[in-house]
Amino acid sequence: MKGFLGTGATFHADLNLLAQFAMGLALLGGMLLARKKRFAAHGICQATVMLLNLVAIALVMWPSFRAFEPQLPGALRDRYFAVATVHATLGIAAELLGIYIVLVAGTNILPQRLRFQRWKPWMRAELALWWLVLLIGVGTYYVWYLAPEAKATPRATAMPVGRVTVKVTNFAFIPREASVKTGTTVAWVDDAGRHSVEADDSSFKSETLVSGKQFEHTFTQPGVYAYHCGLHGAAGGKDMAGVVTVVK
Ligand code: HEM
Ligand SMILES: [Cu+2]
Repeated sequence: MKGFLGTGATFHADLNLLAQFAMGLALLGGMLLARKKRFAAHGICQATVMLLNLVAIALVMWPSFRAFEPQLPGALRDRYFAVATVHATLGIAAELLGIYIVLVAGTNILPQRLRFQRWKPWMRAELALWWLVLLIGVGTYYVWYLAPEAKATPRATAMPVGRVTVKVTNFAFIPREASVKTGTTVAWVDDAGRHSVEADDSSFKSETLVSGKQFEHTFTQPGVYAYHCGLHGAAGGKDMAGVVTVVK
């Protein structure tokens, strides 16, 4: 599903971006409450943000992270994965530290020796870490959806015989439409991100590709072959999808 910010990001990514900004601002508001010594309201505000963010992590960020996590550490050479990995690692730290602070400040669950006494430095550190993670999250959004290489526009081209290459990138096949003669081998070459190439009619299907890997299929019968990325598209030309038209 396409997002609503007009950047080419997914709907979930756009929603997450706005929600994360709202939560970051709510934490700053919560800090002001503490300054005004309204500690009960402060505690409720910060704890609520922590919990809501767990939902955003579970629904959007953790699945996106798990999709490329098996490729680590090799994938770190790619800026696309590197920024998201730094973000995710610090994000996990921020979330755990936040949960710890909520447990100490808001409950009696932890034994005395595991509790901190001086609240200010812990809470300041958490707020600073949180905003660092938020900014690196914005950086992730930029690299994934806004950077020039994420934005190459799909266009149709006619290509003749032999062998043609389709670039697989975030989040498009370039060209989206290719016309080839019967007997042509099409090579889909991944140059950014994790993707797959799957025929809508299941006549061909790649493994999950990572940057630098490719998948080939030779078309021996004329026809119109619609395909899509199993991670970012769907049959019927939705989102990350393409068509190979094979003529006699
Ligand atoms: C303090 C906690 C966190 C904050 C403030 C935060 C903030 C953000 C923001 C603003 C974005 C950009 C919007 C987007 O692309 O969805 C983002 C994306 C992302 N974050 Fe986080 N995040 C946090 C924790 C985490 C954690 C714990 C993980 C992973 C375990 C994580 C992994 C990701 C990934 C993989 C993306 C790209 C998601 C996508 O676009 O599909 N984040 N984050
Ligand atoms: Cu894809």
